Amino acid sequence: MTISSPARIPFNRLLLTGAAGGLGKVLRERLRTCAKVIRLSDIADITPAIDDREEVVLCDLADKNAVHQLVEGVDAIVHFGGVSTERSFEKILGANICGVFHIYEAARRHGVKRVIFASSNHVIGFHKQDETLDAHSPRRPDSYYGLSKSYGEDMATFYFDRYGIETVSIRIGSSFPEPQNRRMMSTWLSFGDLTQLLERALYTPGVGHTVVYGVSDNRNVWWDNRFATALGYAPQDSSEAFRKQVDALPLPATDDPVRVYQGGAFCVAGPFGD
Ligand code: NAI
Ligand code: 15L
Repeated sequence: MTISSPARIPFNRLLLTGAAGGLGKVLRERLRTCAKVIRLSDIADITPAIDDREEVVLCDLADKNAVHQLVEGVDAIVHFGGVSTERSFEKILGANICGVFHIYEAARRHGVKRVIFASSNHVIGFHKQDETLDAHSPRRPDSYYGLSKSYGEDMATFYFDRYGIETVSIRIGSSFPEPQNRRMMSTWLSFGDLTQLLERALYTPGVGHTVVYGVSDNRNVWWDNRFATALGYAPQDSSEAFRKQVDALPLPATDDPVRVYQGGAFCVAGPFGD
């Protein structure tokens, strides 16, 4: 794949969904230079706009009309909103499955040409930890949550093939201030590297629908991330900086799913509602 290097011209108005969430709060600050105005949205309360370069819009992603209004006037979407862990299918359905459809359909109607989709490692979570995958490896969702992200990736492919809307789907590993367990030594993505990858995803032309992994330069990574490299992504951080504190944690049994599967505990979450 040949992708030209990005010109960094700020968008006029960028929409960030999930702005009240863990990553949304981080990106609210870090994406400020990417657009003249950032429209911040969530179903949960968001800290009020700090200046006239921010707009705050409360919106339920499950509400089609509300999402259509939300997207009006934006020229790119960073879609981080939705249920972010394993829940019952019914809870995932509105926010993640209907939600991603509403985002793309609104993008089509309002002429938005670029979406960044917060996908997840749980799209491939039932692969074992001794496998090395790339973005074209067969998907093995480990949860209803992983299934919803897999559906989101398919939605992105369809809207590119049918309507030319470009997407970078980032299969984020574990993006937290620090890796919280042994598994995250492989899956950790620092906030700095997330920001860099997002900027590459926003500005690189000609991406079609590109799937990449959101992971830092960790020692024992399970993913060949050459499609992210092709976007110009060069991670600066590594989970090795936290090796000592993580090695001090109790070691799970060898057959514990957190040591067997790439998706860890998501592989054994549920069932719900029996
Ligand atoms: P989070 O749970 O802190 O944030 C998600 C936000 O979406 C919340 O503020 C929540 O209120 C909002 N939301 C939920 N349902 C909604 C609805 N129906 N309408 C509108 N907003 C709704 O999650 P986090 O960690 O900030 O993750 C952000 C995104 O990145 C999520 O899509 C998550 O699936 C994805 N991701 C995150 C990873 C991580 O390590 N933090 C790993 C892989 C993917
Ligand atoms: C995810 O997709 C979740 O949103 C996040 O909370 C973590 O659980 C992460 O995956 C992970 O796999 O560590």
